[in-house]
Amino acid sequence: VHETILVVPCYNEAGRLRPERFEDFLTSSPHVRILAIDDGSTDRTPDLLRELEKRTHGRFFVQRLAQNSGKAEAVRQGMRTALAEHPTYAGYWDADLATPLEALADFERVLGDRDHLLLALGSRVLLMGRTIHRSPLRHYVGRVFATAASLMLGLPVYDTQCGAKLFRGGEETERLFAEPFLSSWVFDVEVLARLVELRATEGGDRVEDSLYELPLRSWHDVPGSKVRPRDFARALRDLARIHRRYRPRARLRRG
Ligand SMILES: Nc1nc2c(ncn2[C@@H]2O[C@H](COP(=O)(O)OP(=O)(O)O)[C@@H](O)[C@H]2O)c(=O)[nH]1
Ligand SMILES: [Mg+2]
Repeated sequence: VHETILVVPCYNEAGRLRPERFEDFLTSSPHVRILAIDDGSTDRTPDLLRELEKRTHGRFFVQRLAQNSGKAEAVRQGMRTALAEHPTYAGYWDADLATPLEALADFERVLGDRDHLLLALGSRVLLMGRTIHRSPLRHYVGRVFATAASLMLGLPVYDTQCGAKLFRGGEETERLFAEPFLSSWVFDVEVLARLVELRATEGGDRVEDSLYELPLRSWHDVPGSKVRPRDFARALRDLARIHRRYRPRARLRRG
């Protein structure tokens, strides 16, 4: 039997949060707990989260950050709390449930069947027979960014930015979240750059052999995103900062 803790960053999500979905999912998945990080929300989010905490007898639990710190820091704090409980798996999942919670079982199966994997990443690949709903503009802008991220990392990763990721618990994963991220916009890429750095300096399997991208069966862009067009420029700037700090491609070639 395994235990999974999912971190859900929440910043002013009162309009989008669907508490009944979380409650139903926890009822049908007794091995899962969900840690919501309330990132200094100023709307009714804290009330909704507290209510869920009560209804689920703490299997949905809440950590509140005193002030808004951004998704990267919220996820990082949540992952530290989650990993301190030594779950089999810990991951993070967008509060809008663009990736439905039902997909978690697929992620767990990927890690459960392959002991050598550290991380399963949701991947929004448009394939026939799947329902991946994303506006064409966001799809193409996202593809440009994802391609730049892949080239910078030197890894054949298709979609670094999907909000659903599951890690195997343990010391290496703890180290990936130990220090604050440079980038509040593209910390997912920074996690991968950190892994490349860690493996290059301390050995271990090739990073390529430790990651598994899982093409999602279903993904829906949920209206009300806080990501704005100007964030694309910030994301590219942050990509350059990550490159300067970690130089992941050079490390991979040497390793
Ligand atoms: N903690 C925190 N979470 C955020 C912030 N902005 C977005 N999020 C969370 O990040 C996730 C995805 O946000 P969303 O606006 O849907 O972004 P998109 O799906 O990438 O367009 C959700 O769980 C949000 O609550 C923020 O400033 N702080
Ligand atoms: Mg979203």
